[in-house]
Amino acid sequence: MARPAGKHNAPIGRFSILLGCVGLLGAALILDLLWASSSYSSSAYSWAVQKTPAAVTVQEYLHKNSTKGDLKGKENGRFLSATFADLPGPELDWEKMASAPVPRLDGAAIQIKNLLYVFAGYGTIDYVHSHVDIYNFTDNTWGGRFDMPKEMAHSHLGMVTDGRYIYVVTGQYGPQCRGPTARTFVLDTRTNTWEDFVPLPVPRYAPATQLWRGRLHVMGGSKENRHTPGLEHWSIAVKDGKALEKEWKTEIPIPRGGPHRACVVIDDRLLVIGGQEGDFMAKPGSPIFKCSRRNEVVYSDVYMLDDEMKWKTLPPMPKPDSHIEFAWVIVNGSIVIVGGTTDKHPNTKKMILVGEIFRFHFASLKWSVLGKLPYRVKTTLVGFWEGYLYFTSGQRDRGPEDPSPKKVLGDVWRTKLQF
Ligand SMILES: *[C@@H]1O[C@H](CO)[C@@H](O)[C@H](O)[C@H]1NC(C)=O
Ligand SMILES: *[C@@H]1O[C@H](CO)[C@@H](O)[C@H](O)[C@H]1NC(C)=O
Ligand SMILES: CC(=O)N[C@H]1CO[C@H](CO)[C@@H](O)[C@@H]1O
Repeated sequence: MARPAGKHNAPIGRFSILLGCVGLLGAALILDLLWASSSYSSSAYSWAVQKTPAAVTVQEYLHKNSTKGDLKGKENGRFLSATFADLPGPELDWEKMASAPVPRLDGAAIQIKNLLYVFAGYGTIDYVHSHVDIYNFTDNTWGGRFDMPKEMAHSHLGMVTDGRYIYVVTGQYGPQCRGPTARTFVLDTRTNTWEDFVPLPVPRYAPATQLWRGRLHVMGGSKENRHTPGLEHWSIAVKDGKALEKEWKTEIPIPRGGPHRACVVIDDRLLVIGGQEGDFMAKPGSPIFKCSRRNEVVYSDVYMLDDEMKWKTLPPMPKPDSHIEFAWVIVNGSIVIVGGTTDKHPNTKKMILVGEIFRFHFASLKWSVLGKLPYRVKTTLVGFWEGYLYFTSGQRDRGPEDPSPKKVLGDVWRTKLQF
């Protein structure tokens, strides 16, 4: 295809970033991540350890923490603490497996039994993939490549499976910071064939997407300009890859909009975890829709929907975490979340990647750090098979001392999980 040879491993961090520094003398500051000097070492900062709450049941927690619809009041203020710093956690033994055929950033992944279907994503900032690769956990090999529909988005997708059909909702169409499409598709993984599905009412970037109680739910994400958080929430009844209704139904808006959240159903509740408000936008007038950095705020929030169909807040993540939409699995009643991005560095303003694996034990509503990754990584794609946690793809850090993003990867790693 159109990918220039030898570009596979080109860093995608070569975004010229435009910081709208409203609070900083009101001046616009152009930074290039490649040339910005790395002037600190992570050891210069003390650990920011947030105490995880004592074990309580969901009911106890909600009883003592009635939200009364006032979610904004629960923010507790944001300190200029070192929330961007690495958190202490156990070192894990990592095993490097066969690399993916291509490197991917902002791709998507869905696990069905022993297979991890890996979709789309940027290869470089100027090239996006339009195919699916499959990793087989049984023999730890890649194979089974097939094409996506031409009209399907290439990144920032909403995606979920019922165990056979994969629903693929909206997303960004094309490289750099191009516009989104509302087009939506269903993949039958038994035949690897695609069908059209009811388009979302309006396009979104990286909306939270899940199947819950027979309905496909899509909420949040960024609006058409890629930056403005969308609060809207829609659902549509589905069965066996087909819509049972003609149009999407409007549901209760999400308390906080924006892209890159994990959206998980556990114990018959719908959870939306982490994410951010704001994102890179196309530079005005740029013919290639060149990405330029804008203000982003990353969150540690956890919201939950249950029978009442009202959003409730649960204990927040140990630190703000975004770019985790396909970076989670459920293991033994816990949600396990791998890597991501956190608050930008307060001085250098650089994006900071996350190098921890977090665990949210749902029965006790307790967060913990399960362990350290071999490197910090964002938008990584995660699976779990026979006791092993796997992750592949995403963008890694510049090294142990520099948590800002650099190389886009196709590497696969696994570690044995025990808890
Ligand atoms: C996965 O690998 C196993 C073991 O080699 C093999 O039996 C199985 O057919 C593979 N599955 C697919 C879909 O390729
Ligand atoms: C999950 O629980 C089962 C049964 O209690 C246990 O055998 C298994 O090791 C646990 N898995 C992990 C990853 O801890
Ligand atoms: C029972 C319970 O977990 N209560 C929590 C309510 O929220 C406060 C502040 O977030 C926590 O400190 C409590 O632990």
